[in-house]
Amino acid sequence: PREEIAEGAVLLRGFAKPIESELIAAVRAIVVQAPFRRMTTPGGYQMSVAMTNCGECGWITDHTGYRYDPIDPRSDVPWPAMPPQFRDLARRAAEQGGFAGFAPDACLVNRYEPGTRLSLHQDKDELDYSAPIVSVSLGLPAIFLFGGMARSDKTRRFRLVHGDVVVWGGPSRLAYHGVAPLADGEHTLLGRQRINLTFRRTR
Ligand code: MD5
Ligand code: FE
Repeated sequence: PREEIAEGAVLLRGFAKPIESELIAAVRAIVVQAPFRRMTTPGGYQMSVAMTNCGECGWITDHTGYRYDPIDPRSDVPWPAMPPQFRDLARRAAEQGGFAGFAPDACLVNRYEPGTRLSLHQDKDELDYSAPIVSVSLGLPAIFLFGGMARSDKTRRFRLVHGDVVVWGGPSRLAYHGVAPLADGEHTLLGRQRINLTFRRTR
């Protein structure tokens, strides 16, 4: 089922479900090399969401700002390679969303535990906004907040569950968005957490 939830934003319910086990195994392998960590924003706040990356570069934040870097600052070695199943899933989803040929070079992996949240923001650290961002939800359900081009615009709420994939392209690429505090629960495969994969073309 393919649902256009906003101009340029396509929700593919259950799109990742057929390869859920491979995706979870790949996340576990990534986290061995590059563990989840809570990063600090330039404003000095520690994020509640824990993050890691795979691919040619990874998104990081510290007291100096936000950026994409080919090196994991925690280990001083490159991020783990993007698993072929990740790359392939992102490409197939983007194609369903109308973006054929999507070739992500970065995958940010977010881990939400009960009570953690992601406040409203725009994703603007990539060079080319004509490429979409593809997001894959795994584990506990989340309430996703989708706003407009101004932080003060009214937000709509979408419940994203395990296996859902969203292609954020066109005008929605630069919309404000966030995730409400995660409700507690227990997921069969992932336990008390939500993992979100976000595929990006950074350059
Ligand atoms: C998440 N992650 O559920 C979301 C999924 C992030 C982040 O927001 O920056 O790591 S990506 C959702 C997204 C990307 C680009 C545009 C829009 C949403 N949007 O217009 O709503 O962990
Ligand atoms: Fe974002």
